[in-house]
Amino acid sequence: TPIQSRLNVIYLEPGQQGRDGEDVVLGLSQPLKTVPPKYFYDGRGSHLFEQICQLPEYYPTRTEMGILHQAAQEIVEITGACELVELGSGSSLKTRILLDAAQAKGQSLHYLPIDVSGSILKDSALALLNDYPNLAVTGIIGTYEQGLSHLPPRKLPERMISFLGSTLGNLTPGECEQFFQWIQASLKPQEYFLLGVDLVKPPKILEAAYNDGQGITAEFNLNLLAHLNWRFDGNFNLNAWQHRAIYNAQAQQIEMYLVSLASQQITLNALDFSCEFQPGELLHTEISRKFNLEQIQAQLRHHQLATVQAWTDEQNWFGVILAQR
Ligand code: AVJ
Repeated sequence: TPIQSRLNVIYLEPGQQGRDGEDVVLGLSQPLKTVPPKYFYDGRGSHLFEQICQLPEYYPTRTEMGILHQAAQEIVEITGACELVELGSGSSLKTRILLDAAQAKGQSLHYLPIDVSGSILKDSALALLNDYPNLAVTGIIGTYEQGLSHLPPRKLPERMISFLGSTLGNLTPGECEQFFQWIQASLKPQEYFLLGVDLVKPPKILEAAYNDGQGITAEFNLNLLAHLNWRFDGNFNLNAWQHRAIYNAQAQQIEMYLVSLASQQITLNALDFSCEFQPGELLHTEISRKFNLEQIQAQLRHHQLATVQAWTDEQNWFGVILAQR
């Protein structure tokens, strides 16, 4: 079957639920000004993130891929023929490992990637359709909340939701509870949730992963301002900001900021919003929480998501959990 007839794209971003940019205004109105991390991922930001994933200092991607290579066959055997919903799919590189294992078993394949970046979603869907002749793709352009609440009816009897790459780390503990609740509510009994989480480890390793020698993470952080500029007709001057990433051992999280290097007034015309930054003032762009494999499983269980199997690497740097509702 030709590629186009195996592809469906559903557009939910921007602004299908709530006014577009409302969250930006809210974040920039806090005492510590913040912007939600989803604004990293315009086309350029998604591309920069793919580069981050290949950096020598950024261990998570390569470690998780290693685990998935070990576990994929087992995962596919346990879950049987399942359609796969992936939250924050990006390049879908990790999913290829699962698709390969499913294809080897002759299972029919339906993949539903959800991503806020339409350009990377469409590019990777086309590449997948080209490489997997028996694959159907339903791409959903939107946030996780939007995607999960607009999932089309199942084409296969069962579904697995995957949330890889420790994107969970972007959520505060409160948001995390809410999120697990959504996952649980989006699954039928017996269906699966596949979760990848970055684990607590020595601060030196963590800080190096977010302060790479080539400055790609700094570029990724600054690109958030460029995204706000084009999307909301803003006036951020990218030269007036500096990347900062530190590990907060107390909270077990990397915290990313952009430091204002001047006294500056920021205007986002499309949002009818202005604010001021003092020299040295921080704009908080991301938390990246680091987890404990047992604790996160206890939290999942609390939301009726019981671990079927969990995997880690030799160094215990990253964990992958297969849970079942
Ligand atoms: C995609 C959220 C998992 O927190 O490690 C990488 C994003 N930020 N380098 C992470 C990120 C800076 C990444 N997540």
